[in-house]
Amino acid sequence: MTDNTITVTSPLLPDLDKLQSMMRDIWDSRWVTNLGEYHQRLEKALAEYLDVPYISLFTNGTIPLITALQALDIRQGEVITTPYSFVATTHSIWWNGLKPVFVDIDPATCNINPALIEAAITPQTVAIMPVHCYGKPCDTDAIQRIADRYGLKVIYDAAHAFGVKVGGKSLLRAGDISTLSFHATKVYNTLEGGAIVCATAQMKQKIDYLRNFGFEDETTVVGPGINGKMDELRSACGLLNLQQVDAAIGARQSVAVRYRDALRGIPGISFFDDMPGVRHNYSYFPLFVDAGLYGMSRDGLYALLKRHNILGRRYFYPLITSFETYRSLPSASPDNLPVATRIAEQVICLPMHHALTDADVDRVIDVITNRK
Ligand code: T4K
Repeated sequence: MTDNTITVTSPLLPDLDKLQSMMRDIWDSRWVTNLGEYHQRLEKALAEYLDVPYISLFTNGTIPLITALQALDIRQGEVITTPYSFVATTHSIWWNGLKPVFVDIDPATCNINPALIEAAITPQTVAIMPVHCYGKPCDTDAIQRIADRYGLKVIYDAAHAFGVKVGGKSLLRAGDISTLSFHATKVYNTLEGGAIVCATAQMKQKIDYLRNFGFEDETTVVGPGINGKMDELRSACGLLNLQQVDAAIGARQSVAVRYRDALRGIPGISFFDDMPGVRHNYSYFPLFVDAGLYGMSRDGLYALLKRHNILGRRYFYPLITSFETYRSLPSASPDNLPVATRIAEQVICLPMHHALTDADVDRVIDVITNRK
């Protein structure tokens, strides 16, 4: 990387002076992990900020997905999911000994297409695991109607959907459980981190036990738990980043507006606009390249940007279904997933983060516009 490299994202970093003061406090207390004071403060602050009933912090965004299935007692059967996500989504199903069943996506959102879900349901189906891809809300009403009709659980992988609201209501309230990632590359981060959002105190209690090896008290283990705890230092980072996340989302929105204003109308280039009634978080800016119309393939544009030290990322290419572990599953066939297969070949996520300057964004725009 050179000095003028523009990366796809850049972490929101806590104020160092304030962090040092919190660290001193943590060091003085000698309580550095295992659900300490900063952990408790962050859970409370996030429940308020996100407007959700209950939240449990985790050490990353993958363990919550694995734990969510355990918390809902989903131990065998098939889970309907999307092929168009980060591979952690499907891995969580696999790690629970469950069978992923892939359903194609809706090109209007890149999310699982609810109209195709029913055809994938069998007597073995136990749950649906959709992803709010790029933070764009799934059609949660349609998915819930199907889940209710067939008695299925719904776990939303909301790794990208921090702070997203639909009609003023938190998107994280949809389904039985939602999971979040607070990885450094996300809109809001705790360096590494994640969370589970659920609806009842009873469920939170169960999740909290599972997060801590299953311990109910010093001598009682109530289930096959895991170590998913977030430590005090990262909880402190989370508290500080929460103070600046609204400004960061505002800065991202300005970047999105600048991209859209400049790139609209270029033949073969398309992107998403805001959805009515949705408070977006602008976590990613996916651009879709129709090679025939644009005169250059997505990979051509990816390489060209790279030559200009602009590091776009092809999220989500390759599709999860093309990886060795999953490719032999019947539902992984490209014939079953024509939309996801096409979009995975067309997508490139442009640099999108709070620290981009207008000049950075214009550099990206110039390359895409001039194609050289
Ligand atoms: N579900 C979904 C839908 C997800 O997208 C993810 C994670 C998960 C579940 C699992 O959550 P976690 O267990 O990860 O919390 C990244 C992230 O590692 C991953 O969190 C994320 N999704 C995925 C979409 O992207 P990479 O391999 O693309 O990251 P990397 O290291 O190439 O970084 C990308 C760019 O970010 C770099 O070019 C520069 C910048 N960067 C990155 C890091 C780590 C920085 O500037 N500073 C940094 O510290 O996976």
